[in-house]
Amino acid sequence: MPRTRAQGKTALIAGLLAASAGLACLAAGARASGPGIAAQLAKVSLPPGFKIELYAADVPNARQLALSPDGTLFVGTREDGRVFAVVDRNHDHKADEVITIARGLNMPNGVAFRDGALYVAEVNRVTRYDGIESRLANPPKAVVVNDRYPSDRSHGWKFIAFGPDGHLYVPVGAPCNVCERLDDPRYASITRMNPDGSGVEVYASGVRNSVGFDWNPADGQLWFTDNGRDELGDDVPTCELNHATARGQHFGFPYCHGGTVPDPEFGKKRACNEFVAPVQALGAHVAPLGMRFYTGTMFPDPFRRRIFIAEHGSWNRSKKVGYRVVTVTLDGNRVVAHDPFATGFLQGEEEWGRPVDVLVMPDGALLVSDDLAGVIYRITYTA
Ligand SMILES: [Ca+2]
Ligand SMILES: [Ca+2]
Repeated sequence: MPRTRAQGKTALIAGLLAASAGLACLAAGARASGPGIAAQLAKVSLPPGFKIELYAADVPNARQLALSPDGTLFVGTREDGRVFAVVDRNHDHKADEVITIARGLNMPNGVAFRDGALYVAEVNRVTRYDGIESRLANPPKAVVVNDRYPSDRSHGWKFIAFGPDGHLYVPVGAPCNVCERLDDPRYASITRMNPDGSGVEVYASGVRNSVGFDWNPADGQLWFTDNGRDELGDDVPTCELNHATARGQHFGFPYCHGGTVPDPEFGKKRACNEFVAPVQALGAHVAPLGMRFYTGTMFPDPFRRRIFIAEHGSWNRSKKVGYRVVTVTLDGNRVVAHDPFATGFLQGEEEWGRPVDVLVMPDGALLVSDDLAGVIYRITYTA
């Protein structure tokens, strides 16, 4: 639907009104969206100079984001089972169309794009849609890349991404809250494979459930979030930001949590000092998911050395935490600060939004997916 074009604040108001109208139409059928998203956005706090707007309304259960070189935004989902293509046809930084690429999939959280093909990760398989962008309205049949991953739905949904080495990285969460699964080294790991699905190998072990990772553009090394185990209390153990400097490292699970907390059951088997500790404690139960190095130039200098992390928020803590976007500032590969960036999705004990993934757009804006509100936000900076 074309929207009225205007300038400055008028454009913002028009955009929010148009988005609000779209959501009002959706509200009858979708629990998560509902009217008044414009009013909700006014509750989001950002550092001075930053602004949040709707990029796309009506993207139910929006999870991982992947952008093609031609600007098509692909969006995975978890419970919804669909994969979407979000298109900004007139390049005004607001989506014009949300197209369903696939439906009825098994928690298709993960999306990645390479050589004209969309890769989709379900629980036990990765598939590929070749030449997808010329066929958004009539997608080709999916080609199976690899369908031999474990089928456990517990922590079975996946974030996927191509590394600078050309491999597709595919995590396998622990199929439990805490367990030792020596029968299959892929459990609680991040694997990688060739783009054709061959050569699967474990890259990092002892990773309970990573749903977000990226590579430092400065040196190509992998950084990833990991979700801490539950049922040890409100404040233990912390969720983690980790830095893998090489293949074959072990990050502690299930023996040691957060670098310092031996597991009550498995901690007797191996000591914390055998493992790579997290580089930043993110807090217990915050549920860090998508993370990206900021590679744009729109944001001012201090933000150009930061990692942006989406916190989905706690589900089993007596007082809720998370539900925000945070940053971790680096000096080289050393963490020097950890700060809130976008907050207000949680009001008291009531959340209206849950950030899942972040994505740096070519213009330097930051997109944020929200699987509760079923929308995608765009955060910009103006000096
Ligand atoms: Ca547009
Ligand atoms: Ca760890």
